[in-house]
Amino acid sequence: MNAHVQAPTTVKTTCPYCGVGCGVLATPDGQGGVAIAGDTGHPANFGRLCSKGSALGETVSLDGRLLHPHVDGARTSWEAALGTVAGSLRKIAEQHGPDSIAFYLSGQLLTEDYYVANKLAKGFLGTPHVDTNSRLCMSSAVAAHRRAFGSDTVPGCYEDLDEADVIVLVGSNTAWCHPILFRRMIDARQKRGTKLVVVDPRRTQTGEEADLFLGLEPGTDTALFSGLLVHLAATGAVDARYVADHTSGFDGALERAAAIAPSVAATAAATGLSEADVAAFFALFSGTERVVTAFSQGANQSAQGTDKGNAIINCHLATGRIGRPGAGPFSLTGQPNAMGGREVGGLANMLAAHMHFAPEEVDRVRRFWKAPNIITGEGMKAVALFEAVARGKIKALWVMGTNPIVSMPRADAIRESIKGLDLYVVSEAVADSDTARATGKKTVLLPALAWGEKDGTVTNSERRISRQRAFLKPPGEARADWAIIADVAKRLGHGAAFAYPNAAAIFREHAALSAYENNGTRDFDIGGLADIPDATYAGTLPLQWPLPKRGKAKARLFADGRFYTFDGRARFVAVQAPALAQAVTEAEPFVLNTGRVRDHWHTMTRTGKSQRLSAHRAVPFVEIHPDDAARLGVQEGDLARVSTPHGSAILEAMLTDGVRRGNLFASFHWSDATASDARVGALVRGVPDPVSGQPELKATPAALTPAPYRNRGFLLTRAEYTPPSGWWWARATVEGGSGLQFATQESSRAVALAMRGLFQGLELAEYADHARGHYRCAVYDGARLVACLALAPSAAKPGWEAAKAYFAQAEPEPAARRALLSGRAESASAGPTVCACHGVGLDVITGVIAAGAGSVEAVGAACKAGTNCGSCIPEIRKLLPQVLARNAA
Ligand SMILES: Nc1nc2c(c(=O)[nH]1)N[C@H]1C(S)=C(S)[C@@H](COP(=O)(O)OP(=O)(O)OC[C@H]3O[C@@H](n4cnc5c(=O)[nH]c(N)nc54)[C@H](O)[C@@H]3O)O[C@H]1N2
Ligand SMILES: Nc1nc2c(c(=O)[nH]1)N[C@H]1C(S)=C(S)[C@@H](COP(=O)(O)OP(=O)(O)OC[C@H]3O[C@@H](n4cnc5c(=O)[nH]c(N)nc54)[C@H](O)[C@@H]3O)O[C@H]1N2
Ligand code: SF4
Ligand SMILES: [Mo]
Repeated sequence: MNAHVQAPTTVKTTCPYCGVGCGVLATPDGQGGVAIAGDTGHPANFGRLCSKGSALGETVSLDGRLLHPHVDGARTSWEAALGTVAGSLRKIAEQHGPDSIAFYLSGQLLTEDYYVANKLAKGFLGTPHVDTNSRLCMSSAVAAHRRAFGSDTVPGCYEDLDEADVIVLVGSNTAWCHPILFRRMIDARQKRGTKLVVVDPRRTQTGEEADLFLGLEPGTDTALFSGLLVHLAATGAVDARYVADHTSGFDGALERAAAIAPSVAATAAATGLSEADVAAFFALFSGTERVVTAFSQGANQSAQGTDKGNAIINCHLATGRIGRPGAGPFSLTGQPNAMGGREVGGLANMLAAHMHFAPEEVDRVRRFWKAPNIITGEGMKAVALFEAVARGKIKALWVMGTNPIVSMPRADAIRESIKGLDLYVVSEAVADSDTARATGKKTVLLPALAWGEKDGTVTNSERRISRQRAFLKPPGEARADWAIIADVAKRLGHGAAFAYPNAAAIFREHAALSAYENNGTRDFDIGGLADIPDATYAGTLPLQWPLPKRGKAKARLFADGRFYTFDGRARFVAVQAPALAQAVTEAEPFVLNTGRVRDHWHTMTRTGKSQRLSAHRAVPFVEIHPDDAARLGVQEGDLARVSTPHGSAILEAMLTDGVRRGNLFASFHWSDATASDARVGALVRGVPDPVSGQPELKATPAALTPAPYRNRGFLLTRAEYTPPSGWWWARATVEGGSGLQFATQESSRAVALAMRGLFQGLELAEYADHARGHYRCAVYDGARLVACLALAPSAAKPGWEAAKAYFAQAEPEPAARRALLSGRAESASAGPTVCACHGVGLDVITGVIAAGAGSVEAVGAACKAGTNCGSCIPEIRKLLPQVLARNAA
């Protein structure tokens, strides 16, 4: 080997996406790129990665990164930027009081970043207004845990999924959103016959795989689980001894449940399910000891999210199925560090280290931090916090690691409110997020290190603390979030309390606080790590908490029947009947549900860079039932305007009987940076849950009308291009460049003229039939293909799969050049991507099925589809009978 070339070293780190928290092996190539593999030694994934994790290597390039500080749009030095932040914060605190300053943080920050931000705000600046995107994510689960257990504790662990006989998934599209856990569930089914029950108004890919799918009416979960509690009591399935010894409030909860859903028939009526399905679910639950009920956003993001969580937990407490192998309620966390944020106290209703605002807790944290300005009560939660920004009560806002102008409900109003801020600070990894585009009276953009560059810890859904490790050089002037905050603290005169030499020192302080005067009174205790040397911090984790100084780590809590309430008993909660928060009207006859797609992460600032991940769903869409679509004259692929009193978006209609009649589903991934008119967050009403403050994101009354455009088309370019205003468009990364799907009222002649103008001086190969409104062109710079466009009347919208394949080659062969213009090339394509890991298209899969591959395994053997992460297996399974039936016909 050349002596100057270093052997590649592999770094163990953790996936920055979902809360499964998979271990990743990253091998940098020394040129800024990295090879990614699953870590076989990590107990969350044992070497597996889903499509998003596998494609991490495609997202680490420096394109589009924010690399330098900016003040009011102009690049500046760190010195000047931090001087502006500290100076303005000081002035605002003096003039309006420290509680006119707010922080909006993120479950994607590392624990160390989060800890330092929380400490600065709550102990030193003295503002309680620190909330996080976790308010939108799992604050209802937190509130439900605290009501039931007296602490925010996830009782179980991933092994419970391997060891359960029934897994109930409530409001969770696990196959797409927690794919590696879903793989574990499917393995359990194969190994021990585990039955899957899926509770979701939408028949998702997860629902397709269920043994029992319960497609209930939106928002009726508390009725379903109330009916179950009544059934458990009526059939002798309650563990009377456990209830007597370890809980309180059973009678009250049962009485309320009986008022909501006294029988199978009443439960069916209240949920819109059939009596047979309700009875089957009740029998399965009551007759099985090892039941895990896993829940996520269909439960949490609800005007009744906390009650939904408690209705579930009630059924587990009643049967004593908690803290035991294969049994328990299980909140699946979304973000990689949703749990870490809860541990440091990043939510507005927490102080620090799972402590709240009892006077002795406030005093304890004050003494530990030596804090001059400790806060004494809760701050405003996200929805209220942004309302206070709009009212002018909040004068300074610092946003870190989240994109609220896309992800908050009523996002247009949020964007408007920013304008009034005296100081608006955004710590970001990318230069052009919608949140970074917004401006206050003074706007500061601070470049943060991103995944692969930063160093610290995250905690996954099963309380396991893993390391994210740096394996790339810090780019430009980007810095770690914690270091930026510590620097501002120093400028505000708090240098001594923020003099951290490295992330390990912060972690030790955090661990020490968790153990401080704890003595078993608080669930979160990682005192065993309070003295962890730098080298051990660098090498040892993952570890599961609790991990006290004395005593052992526990995979499961509450096995001893003792809880963190003052009397040690768990609480049953009397929940409310489903409130029709989504009550539709004549003007807004649909219920708009929102959520995720398989291959994109949130606002796409990272997954949007990957052509593999951009192929599965390349256009913002709205799912609608075929009967509703027919009534409105909307066909598959048509554009439709979805609107609510808060905003509107134009989305491509996807007809599916997977959504109920009267329901719509759209995903909130697209932003103003990636589409002209598809920021779905703007439409969402976001009524907060009265207990947790988590906004309802799954049920907004909405209207849908066709949005006809004269022509539809696509444009592939090497560099990103933004069409003129008036055009509808959505952007997706394609191999070798950037792709746009667009719609316009312009004629094909006008579009042809525009192309000639745009690519002046280059060679245009054109095909035009303006009489029929068809136009295609390919633009060459010598032999190099630099752009390619196809346009047709909307009803004949051209597909882009084949053109994308040609565009992937820089210099296509003559045959390919002809095919590009012919418009017939489509037949040569692989069709829309189904398997993102191996890039296998629909047509290839239907081809191998037609040629005899009769099972998911056979399809995998024939074309590799579904053999890596398995997220597309439900889609393949669904294709099998369709193609086989077509074959037989
Ligand atoms: N691919 C991908 N994976 C992700 C993410 C991502 O952006 N992309 N984000 C991560 C994050 S932060 C999170 S929070 C998780 C979210 O993971 P999930 O909660 O699985 O995802 P969602 O799609 O938001 O919503 C889940 C389901 O709730 C259903 N639902 C709507 N209303 C109701 C109702 O009233 N009752 C019930 N029972 N169900 C209802 C929706 O139809 C939807 O299918 O995913 C994580 N994983
Ligand atoms: N309608 C609707 N809205 C929703 C949801 C829904 O289901 N429906 N789900 C909600 C949920 S559960 C969630 S979790 C939120 C997610 O919503 P957001 O948190 O707003 O989405 P992200 O795209 O993950 O935003 C993270 C931002 O941080 C930046 N970033 C990346 N790494 C770093 C870093 O190291 N430091 C800093 N400072 N910045 C970094 C990224 O570029 C990106 O802009 O959306 C919520 N909004
Ligand atoms: S399941 Fe996928 S997105 Fe989630 S942590 Fe694992 S690899 Fe990352
Ligand atoms: Mo989330």
